[in-house]
Amino acid sequence: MKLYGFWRSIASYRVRVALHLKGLDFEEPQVNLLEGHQFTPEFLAINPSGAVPALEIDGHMLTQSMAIMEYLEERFPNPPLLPTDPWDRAEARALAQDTVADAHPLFVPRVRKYLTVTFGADEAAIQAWAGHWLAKGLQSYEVRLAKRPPAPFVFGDTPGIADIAIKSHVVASGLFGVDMAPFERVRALSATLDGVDAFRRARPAAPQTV
Ligand SMILES: N[C@@H](CCC(=O)N[C@@H](CS)C(=O)NCC(=O)O)C(=O)O
Repeated sequence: MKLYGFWRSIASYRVRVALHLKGLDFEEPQVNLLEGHQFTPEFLAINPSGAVPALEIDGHMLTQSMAIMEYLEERFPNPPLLPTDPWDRAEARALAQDTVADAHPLFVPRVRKYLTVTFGADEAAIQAWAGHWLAKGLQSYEVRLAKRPPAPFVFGDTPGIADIAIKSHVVASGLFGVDMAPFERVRALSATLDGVDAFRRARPAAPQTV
């Protein structure tokens, strides 16, 4: 299995955590987003959207972190990343989509670049823009987590797709300097996830060579 990713990509991070949680081995060729390698003809042949992650498995190329995690769940069901109850499964997906579909697309590199090039946004404006949407997402997670029964993870004793997505939102908040102080429940969940090996191993960290 080959995961085309980048060390500071939070979408790649989500898939790395899912692969580690399921105990699957993979290589991770780096697509250097800072140097525009996502726009090379070679990479556009892999993913015409010019974005990571892309997972090569059994001759197929899968894209979109949510679709990849759902595929892994169907193909390698144990340990599960979704709860069993249909309402809980829908809620887990909804929590994940709050960041995957709503918040994250607002500050991916191509959006930040467009804001800079077309509207003249400087670094401070970009930071404020991304920070605004990240904080909105954190506020919503805080309220939604308060409604969950007490448990170490979002749905009980094992981490899953909702935990992965919320943690990716926290990681992005760190990259954009968002003040986490007001978000007590999210911070507690994040600290619990830091204790899980799969999350630690997947953590974005600049490789020595980058
Ligand atoms: N919704 C996609 C997001 C993919 C995406 O935009 N990835 C970013 C890195 S986190 C990327 O490769 N961006 C390249 C660019 O915007 O130029 C997913 O969850 O996989």
